[in-house]
Amino acid sequence: MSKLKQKLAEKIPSYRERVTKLMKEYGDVVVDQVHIRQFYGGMRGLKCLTTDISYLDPNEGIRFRGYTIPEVLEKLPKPKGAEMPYVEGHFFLLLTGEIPTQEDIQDVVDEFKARNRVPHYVYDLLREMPRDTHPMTMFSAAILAMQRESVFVKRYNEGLSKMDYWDPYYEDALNLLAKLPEIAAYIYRMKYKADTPIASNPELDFGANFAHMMGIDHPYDEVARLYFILHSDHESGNVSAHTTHLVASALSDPYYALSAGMNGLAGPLHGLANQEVLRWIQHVMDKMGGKLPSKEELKKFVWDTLNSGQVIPGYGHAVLRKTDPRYTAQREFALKHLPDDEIFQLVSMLYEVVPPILMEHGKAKNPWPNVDAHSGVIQWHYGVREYDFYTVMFGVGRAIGVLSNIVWDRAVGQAIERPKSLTTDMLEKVAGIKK
Ligand code: AMX
Repeated sequence: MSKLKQKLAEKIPSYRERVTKLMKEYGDVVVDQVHIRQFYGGMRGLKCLTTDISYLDPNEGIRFRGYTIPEVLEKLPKPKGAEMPYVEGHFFLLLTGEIPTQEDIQDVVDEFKARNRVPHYVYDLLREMPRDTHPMTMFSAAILAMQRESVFVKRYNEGLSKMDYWDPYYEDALNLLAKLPEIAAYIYRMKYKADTPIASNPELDFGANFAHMMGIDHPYDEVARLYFILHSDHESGNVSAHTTHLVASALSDPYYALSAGMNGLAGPLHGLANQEVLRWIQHVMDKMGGKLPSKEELKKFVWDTLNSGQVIPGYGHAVLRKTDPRYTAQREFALKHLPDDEIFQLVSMLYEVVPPILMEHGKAKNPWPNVDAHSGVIQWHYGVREYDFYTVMFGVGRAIGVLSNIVWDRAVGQAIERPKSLTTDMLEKVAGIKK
């Protein structure tokens, strides 16, 4: 058994005890109330999910296993000479709650290496799809196609105790994660780079190997590590995490669950927003004949977008009420590595211009930028200009968090999800409306 799995196996019993105690002795304690607005308002703010892997504070932003983003970037071990930590180490942290040693990381690196061979039928499937298929559709289809490999399904069909569900879930999660960078890079090179895939280099870490397979030199390996870590998890109520959790709660295996989560990530209000930001910026640049707008001109573009009933992509958030620290981490990277990039200057100008306008507009509860307002510009700078592809990279990162979550879901015996719905008549009655 790998050290990672061993560590998990040691940790699970005490968590089970805590959950059993909460359920048995405190099961009736009230945590929150539900309001009519939440029935139609996307359950916003309703406290009814649990995860120990990350927590999103509205003002502070995300903490991964209790660590802020600057702490994660500082504390996690890095490949020799690298600026950004090992993605493998971040996965270890999310799964176990502990900062890994170099030795722990080597164990995860070896785990991934042993599982990274992508079945040939995945390439056949991708090649059969029309080339103008959205890369998120290809990515999700590739994940779903591999469902026949599920260890969970095999062991479940053989007769598996509920106490052991987490074990084959772990196997499926690792088998999947090890293959995602190669699948993503293959889609990119097939679709946008004249069908010239680059073979994986097993000597490289997760982030560096992705950069290598994309065909982009240093410091894109640093971008890849940063990007996958930042996008990994955002507690469990966002669409991609919640969908993955919901589908897995039916004991659908991790392939079904992750593919479903990716389909949710593909929505413009969620993970597709990074592509929308670049599309919006390109529209501005086109209208300006390729030159940067002045602040006054930019304000007009922002107002025109709002007045035509559209959202400003990359701004606002369902939970956050401050600038997203994932935005700040990327901004710091850009200030160091690409301060003179024109698109970065435009993104910086938007940071000055958009929040006061959204405040004046008076609708968005959070006028500050989220992660997606910044991720595209760094990709653009390093030559990934096919912005349709940005959400796929978000997906590779998000898989690290949501797969960790569903392994723990099974470990603590989370039940099949099944909330209760009411009719409009019933809600009117609850509200005291007489008809
Ligand atoms: N531009 C214009 N209007 C906005 C806005 C923005 N960036 N953000 C919110 N609003 C509007 C909403 O559309 C809503 O309008 P309505 O009352 O007419 O329906 C109103 O402000 C209140 O919304 P909210 O409570 O502040 O936000 P929410 O929780 O309903 O939605 C989010 C959150 C992210 C979907 C929304 O802010 C948005 O559409 N932002 C732009 C898209 C985006 O950046 N998405 C990525 C989010 C991060 C991620 O998941 N990757």
